[in-house]
Amino acid sequence: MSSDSGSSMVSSSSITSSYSTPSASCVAEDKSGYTSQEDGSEFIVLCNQGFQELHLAGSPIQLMNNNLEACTEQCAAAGTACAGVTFGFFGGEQQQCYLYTRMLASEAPAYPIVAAVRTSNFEGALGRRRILRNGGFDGALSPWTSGQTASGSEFTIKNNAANVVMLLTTRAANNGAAVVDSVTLEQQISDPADANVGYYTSLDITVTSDRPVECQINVRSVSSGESFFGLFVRNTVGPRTVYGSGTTQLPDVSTILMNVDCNGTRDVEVQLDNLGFWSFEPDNSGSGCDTSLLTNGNFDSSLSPWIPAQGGTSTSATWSVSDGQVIVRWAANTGINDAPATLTQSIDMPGSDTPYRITADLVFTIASGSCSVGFGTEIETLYFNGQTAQSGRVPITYDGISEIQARQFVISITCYSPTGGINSVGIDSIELVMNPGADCPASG
Ligand SMILES: [Ca+2]
Ligand SMILES: [Ca+2]
Repeated sequence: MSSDSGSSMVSSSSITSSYSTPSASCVAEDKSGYTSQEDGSEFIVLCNQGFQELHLAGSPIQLMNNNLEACTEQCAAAGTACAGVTFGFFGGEQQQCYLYTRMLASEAPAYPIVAAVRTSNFEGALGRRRILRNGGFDGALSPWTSGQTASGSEFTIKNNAANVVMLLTTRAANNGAAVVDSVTLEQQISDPADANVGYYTSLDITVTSDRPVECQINVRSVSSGESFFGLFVRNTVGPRTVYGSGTTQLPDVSTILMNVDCNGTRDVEVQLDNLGFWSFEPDNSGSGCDTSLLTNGNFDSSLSPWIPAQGGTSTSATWSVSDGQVIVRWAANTGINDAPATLTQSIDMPGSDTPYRITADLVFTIASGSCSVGFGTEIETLYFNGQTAQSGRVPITYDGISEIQARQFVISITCYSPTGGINSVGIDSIELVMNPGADCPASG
């Protein structure tokens, strides 16, 4: 990483067949580039880095030739909806290929694994736009603004990197227990990114302390509320480069905020450098030009703009977003007459007699009784799955015809558990497409 400009961009090379067994050979290939023969999309290959399990529906996928190259080509063919892949044995007997909606760094698994993270759309480097300034912290913090920690420290420039020493020792000595400190760096983006824009990001992280420490490092947009990457560091680390990619779920990415929260009993020094954040236009080579009317149907980092509610007087259901899905949990011994829980967002559903397709992943966890899920507008039911009494994942693809123009999309969930136990329903990857499969203008 020599300079800020294109710090993590790498020259392209082809992945050799030895790559089909990503173990020892992976070291030489680490951080090499790969350009899709299918459409020119670029990827960076990473060895033994962990990613949260934010898989595209249908993963793991079956391959004719079971190797990383074939796996990565499947991702390219899916368009920018695919943010990257992981490939390997995952501790099992068979090699598997997983496609991702987002590549979000987490701790590395115990087994060898190889990943390819998308760094562009089909246009390659030409279609990629750098949307942050001075991510290399060369000589000055500006245009970043720094927020102070509780102990009064803030980021300064050291060795052309953003550096902060959190003074935990003194504060911890007062009561002997570990204390938390938090510091931020924020920047306004001159040309804000919108929803459904592809992005690729990387950051060099160094954490130094003479005792165990726990630090959480996040990169997110304050304006849109979307998180682009979060990493939990348990000990001294680095410099380590972490990577992320995906497609923005929410509009108005006009600020980027990094925050570092550390928890410990001794001073900890955190250094950040080479924060790159690139955006690129989405392409739809894998999905024709079918575009979902729904915003944030992936639930990969937040609930917004969905609005949760329960009808009637029931308060049996609670909501959370975790593992890249929204999960609705029902209290034990919920009666059959409890009102449904709903998730609602505004849409602009066109007029009469329009064909539609709904796709979604449902994950039922049934302790007793059953749960049901329905999708509809404020006027008509678009899909209803009936009562489900078995735990498991249920992928939905449903075609219908909408009769009436509408302004709201509503997910309704009911559960009852006559003999106790907590039932829950997870929902992910929900899309509502009008006129599915219709001819669309030639792209790319
Ligand atoms: Ca630097
Ligand atoms: Ca998801």
